[in-house]
Amino acid sequence: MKTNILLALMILSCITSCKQTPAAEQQLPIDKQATPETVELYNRLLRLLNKGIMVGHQDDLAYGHGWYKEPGRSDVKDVTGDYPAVVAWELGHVELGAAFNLDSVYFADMKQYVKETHARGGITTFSWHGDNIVTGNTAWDCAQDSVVRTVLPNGANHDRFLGWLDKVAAFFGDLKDDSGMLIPVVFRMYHEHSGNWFWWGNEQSTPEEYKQLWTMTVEYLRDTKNVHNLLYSYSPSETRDEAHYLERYPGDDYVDMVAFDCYYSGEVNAENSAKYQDAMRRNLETVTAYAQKAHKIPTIGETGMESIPDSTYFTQVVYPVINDYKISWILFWRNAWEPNNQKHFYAPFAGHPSAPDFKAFVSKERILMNKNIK
Ligand code: BMA
Repeated sequence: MKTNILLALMILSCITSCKQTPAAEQQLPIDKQATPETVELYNRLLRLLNKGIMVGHQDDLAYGHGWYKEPGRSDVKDVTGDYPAVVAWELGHVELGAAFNLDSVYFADMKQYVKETHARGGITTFSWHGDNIVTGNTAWDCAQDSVVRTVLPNGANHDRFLGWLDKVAAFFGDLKDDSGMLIPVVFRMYHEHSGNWFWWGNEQSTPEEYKQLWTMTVEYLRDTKNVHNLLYSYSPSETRDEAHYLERYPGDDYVDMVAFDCYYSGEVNAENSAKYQDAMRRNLETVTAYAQKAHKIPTIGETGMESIPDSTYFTQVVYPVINDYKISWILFWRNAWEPNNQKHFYAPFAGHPSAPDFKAFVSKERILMNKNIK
């Protein structure tokens, strides 16, 4: 009898303790029909906020300072031994059906790099410097204040612009792994719109027009084109405060990540470093506080010091500021390969005087490279 009771007790205790804990509830991005992998990316980004800050680099795998298209190569890897956790790409000219983008990266290669990044557990994000549809010039042609208006419903270029979005949709729909599964990515579109240097900028469109451009794009890609592997990132240039940050915000139903772009400007000196750090802090306060309130993911859309003349920039200027915040990643801009653009780089390459500092930066506990997020 005693043995039976003991046995029964043992079985009972096993039933209670071995009961599977239900999987933690998944949060949903703005696209309620997002693929399971996209929902997982969203939740992974939320989880990773507690682990640290990922390092990102624009065009990292396609080229670097003084080289172009060398399989497996990356300036960041040459210096640190690992790939950045986040690799960013630029879609400019995909809307034209071009074979390569405005920085000469072939879209076919880009798809391959996205696949490689995904296979090693890394994360991909995109920007889009789409051309000015009115003049046929670049995204920087912002002499008119009516381009956005013309692409909105009833505008003269609306249908043609939807044709451009068809090409963007086709590109995202072709990001697949070897098993044919869609790879989830982040789309940081119409960025730096609090500045006046793109046709979608603050002197080129009213806040209402900008918001309509944004919501129209999300709805067209998601609801008409059935693109369900995207998270959407909102990324003005640096702003003064939350009100300024939200001036052109299309609403919580249209944004997954809240970001900002902020660069070091001017020659390196204590005053300019303090100015950059103040701007970074101010914008970090804004995005992290708003993310907390609105259940969004805060991140740094773009930053950097061109040519990195300060060999302590990463550990002394950037790190002390970002380390006070929970953000998803910090994205450093591209290392141009073009021979006539040799000073245009934001991550050190092997042999650069800032390389040891970058190495020390990525070794910090809360700074995450590809291997740290696998
Ligand atoms: C800018 C510069 C340009 C580049 C553009 C789009 O900031 O890097 O050289 O063409 O971004 O990537």
